[in-house]
Amino acid sequence: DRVQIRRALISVSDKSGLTELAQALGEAGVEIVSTGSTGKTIREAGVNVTDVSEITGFPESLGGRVKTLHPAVHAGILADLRLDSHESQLDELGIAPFELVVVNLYPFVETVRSGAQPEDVIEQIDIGGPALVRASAKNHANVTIVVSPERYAEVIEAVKAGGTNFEQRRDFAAQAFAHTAAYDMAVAGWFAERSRSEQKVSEGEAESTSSWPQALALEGNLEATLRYGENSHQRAALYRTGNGRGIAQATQLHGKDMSYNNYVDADAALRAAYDFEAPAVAIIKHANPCGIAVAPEGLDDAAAIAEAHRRAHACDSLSAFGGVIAANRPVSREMAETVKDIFTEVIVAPGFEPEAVEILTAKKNLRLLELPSDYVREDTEVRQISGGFLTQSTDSFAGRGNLSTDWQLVAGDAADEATLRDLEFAWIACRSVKSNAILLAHDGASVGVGMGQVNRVDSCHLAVNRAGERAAGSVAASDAFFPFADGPKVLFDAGVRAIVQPGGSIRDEEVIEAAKAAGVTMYFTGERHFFH
Ligand code: 93A
Repeated sequence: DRVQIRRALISVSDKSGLTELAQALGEAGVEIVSTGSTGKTIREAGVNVTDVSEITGFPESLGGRVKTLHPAVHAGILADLRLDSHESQLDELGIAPFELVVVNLYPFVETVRSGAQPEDVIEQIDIGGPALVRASAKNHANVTIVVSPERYAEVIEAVKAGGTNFEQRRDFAAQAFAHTAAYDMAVAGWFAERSRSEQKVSEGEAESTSSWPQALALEGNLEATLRYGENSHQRAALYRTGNGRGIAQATQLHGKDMSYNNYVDADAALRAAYDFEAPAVAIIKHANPCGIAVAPEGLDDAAAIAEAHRRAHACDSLSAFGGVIAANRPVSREMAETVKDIFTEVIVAPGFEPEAVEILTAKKNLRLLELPSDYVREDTEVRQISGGFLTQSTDSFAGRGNLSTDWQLVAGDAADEATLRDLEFAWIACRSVKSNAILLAHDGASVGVGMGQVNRVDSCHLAVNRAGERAAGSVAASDAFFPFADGPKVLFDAGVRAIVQPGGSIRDEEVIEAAKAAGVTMYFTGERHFFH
């Protein structure tokens, strides 16, 4: 089932890796047929190329709208050479078959994102490209279809080895159909959004300044098949999106392969650590923090990240066993010295000092993950539900400055500077805790976390119990309002000095009175941070 590559059609908008691919194909004696600017790039690289118009006998026309849409091209792609009838018809028609088609489409999503005018966006809807991709993928018994420059190396290798096998071609075809499907989803999303916003304008509503939802490109390249999913009887795989600069693009420097749960936890850890401007460390178990801390001011980054880790670990060292650690600064030698003695699954960070790598690689199984230098979270989150999916803009504190200036003091004395900083820390840290979340903090570190309970009183008990003696004198944050005064009373009794919470309950007055009676400072943020 190996198909030797003799003739290739290449038509790509993204020219990355094109020269290398063309040169390798040229050296292997493959005849290359190309469209306008693709052919030009290949020719400039010194490789022979036939223009598509030469085989169609029809010029590229209508400003490029008609290039490859021609039977001489599509018959060459769709012929099933396992059938004598197809082979003889091609002969009669004087058409040579293609064994390899390399296409990537007009950059529709990028054009939308650039804020282009509708007419220009429409011009970037690729018609001939998807036709090539789908025809080739349908005929994967005979044709190899490549839609991603990331896979050129694999193609070059196959060509050198005498051709592609059936499994490879089917795998390429699966990616190809996913590619065109995602492309059409983005186009459909853009059209739907245009109709919606025009309708609003005609109904007299102001057109929203930022368009929502955006054209979603939920397209991923299959990066790896994982050993299993959340449990060993579940199958799992990792996909990478093209414009992502996240955990999926991190480089693994050391350790066992990343598991499904490792990725989920590492992402949760990053979410927590990167909410802070100051050097910060988060330790995660089952997607929940068992410790978050920032470094005190005045330390250099290397000492600071080590100190942040020490404090985060001290929050709940029992739970931190087997945890996933994220740091928002490079892991220093000092931090590595402490981590090396703690059983840890993964450390993810923007970098690792060489000495840190040396120390940590002594642990055979510990996974070290280095983030892309331009690491960012997506500004939109997607979650699957049966029959569809939900999207929302991402909740983040990054770059929001002094949060407490917008808070309202509702009980007790105004907090002093140090307490206010602790409250801000608790408020930010609390956001990475699954609801209902109560987080106690002291000196820029969590000291007790109550997470994932279905009532707020239990979360308060959990946070207080975890903190033990450290509850006395700590500050607390709650991700949502207290519906009754019972939760806060648990915190007052444990000696919590100050509380920050959104407010907005119909029983706010009861809660405020209870705080006043206990002599506890309370701030309302007016903003809720559920996290499920
Ligand atoms: O305008 S099209 O929809 N009509 C076509 O017949 C056609 N054939 C290939 N777009 C078409 N393509 C696309 O052109 C490919 O998908 C690729 O993105 C692009 C490559 O053109 P060039 O080689 O001129 O850069």
